[in-house]
Amino acid sequence: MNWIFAHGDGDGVSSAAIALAVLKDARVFFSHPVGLLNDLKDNVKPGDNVIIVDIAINERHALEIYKLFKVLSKKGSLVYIDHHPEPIELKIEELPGTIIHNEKACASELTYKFFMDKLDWEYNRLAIYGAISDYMADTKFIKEAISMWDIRHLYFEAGVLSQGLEGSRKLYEFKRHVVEHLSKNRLPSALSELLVRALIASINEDELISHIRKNVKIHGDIAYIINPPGSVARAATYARSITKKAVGIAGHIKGDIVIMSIRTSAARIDLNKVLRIISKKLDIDGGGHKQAAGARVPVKKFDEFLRLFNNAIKGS
Ligand SMILES: [Mn+2]
Repeated sequence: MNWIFAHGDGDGVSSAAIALAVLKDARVFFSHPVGLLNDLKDNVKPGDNVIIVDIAINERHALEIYKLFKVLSKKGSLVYIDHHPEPIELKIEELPGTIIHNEKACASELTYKFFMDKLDWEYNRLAIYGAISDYMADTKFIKEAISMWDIRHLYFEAGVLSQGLEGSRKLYEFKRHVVEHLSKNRLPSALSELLVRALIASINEDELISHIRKNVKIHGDIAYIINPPGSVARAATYARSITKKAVGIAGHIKGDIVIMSIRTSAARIDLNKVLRIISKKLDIDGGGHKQAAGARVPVKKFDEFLRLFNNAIKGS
């Protein structure tokens, strides 16, 4: 039996479609870093062929994943293609099996390159959708691929795909259908359910923006919004754009924790660095990239968090 394990966002779905275009009879399964180990254990039998795309290796499961990959790659074939940062405990390249890992490109680009010899050039469109969806369309390879098409066509289709998947997080049957459709290199916009979902996502985006306009709060150089009606990643970006502040924070309160996304466009600020320092001081989880990061902060520490954060970016 052939398996494709993929992340369920635009990049994961595009990667899965590229793989399915080559391995036509594979079963597509959607997973994520925390679930991958058990999803593999529950479904794959030794001797099966497995492709995993766009799913990071979870820190806590790294060693068990290593052992499982060893078994699976011995009895069958195992291909792992990803672009997320590697866990501290393990070098991704040392995993057993065929390992493709590169943080500088999206998973769809890596997957397309891996199967390129077996596909018509038109399939590079799927790599482009994934790249746009993951904000990684400025690699040399993707830029060249884009130049082979009319860019307006590409952005429309990539938009339909990524926006259409946005509101469909757990609709796995629907997503499998999308993967199958795309694997024939058919247009995202030709799938009416996806198109309608993308339209709804666009309307929601505008509602999110007007909600933030009315409810955003300011603390020094930070604009923040609590419980926005929609994705905290997007809300954080809009919070800073609307207020013209350096940093935007948006959080959903779950229990007594604020789960937040943090965004900046200021090159002088390194969110990851700031968060690592504050995390130690406040004993919270936080980190990510320079311009896009996340944190989990108890509600009762939130004001202190804002104060420390604002002080840190003032000085940077
Ligand atoms: Mn990705």
